[in-house]
Amino acid sequence: MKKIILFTFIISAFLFQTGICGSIEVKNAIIYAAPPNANNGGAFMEIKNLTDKEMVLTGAENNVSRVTELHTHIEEQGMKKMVQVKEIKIAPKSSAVLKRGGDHIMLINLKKPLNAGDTVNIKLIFSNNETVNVDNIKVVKP
Ligand SMILES: [Cu+2]
Repeated sequence: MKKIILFTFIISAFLFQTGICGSIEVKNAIIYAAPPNANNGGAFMEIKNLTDKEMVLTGAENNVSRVTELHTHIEEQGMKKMVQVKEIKIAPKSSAVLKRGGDHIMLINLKKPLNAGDTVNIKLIFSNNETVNVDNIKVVKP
């Protein structure tokens, strides 16, 4: 019995680190380095819904900025601009792709500049109270 518990623990520790929680798998997470005077940064990733029910991303937290918001881009009078959204829906057995010019996670009011080579931890929060930790996301040059 002890062996099984230990085994389960190791497996969950492993899954935890790679951003899988049974329902959700996160791939290709990336953050672009911001100029030294930038106050905000954007995080991009593919969030795969492994279940046969819709999953709804309702929020996120991170360790480098004071505020974390879900954003998308809209076009207004021919200009693309970012707006906050309450949620990002992920259809059953499919992915939400957070990318530049589209949906993204906004890191607002950075505690320190984001430099290439830094790493960031983001926690994704879903409407069913499930959370997924996406740790050690690499900051790269844009
Ligand atoms: Cu944004």
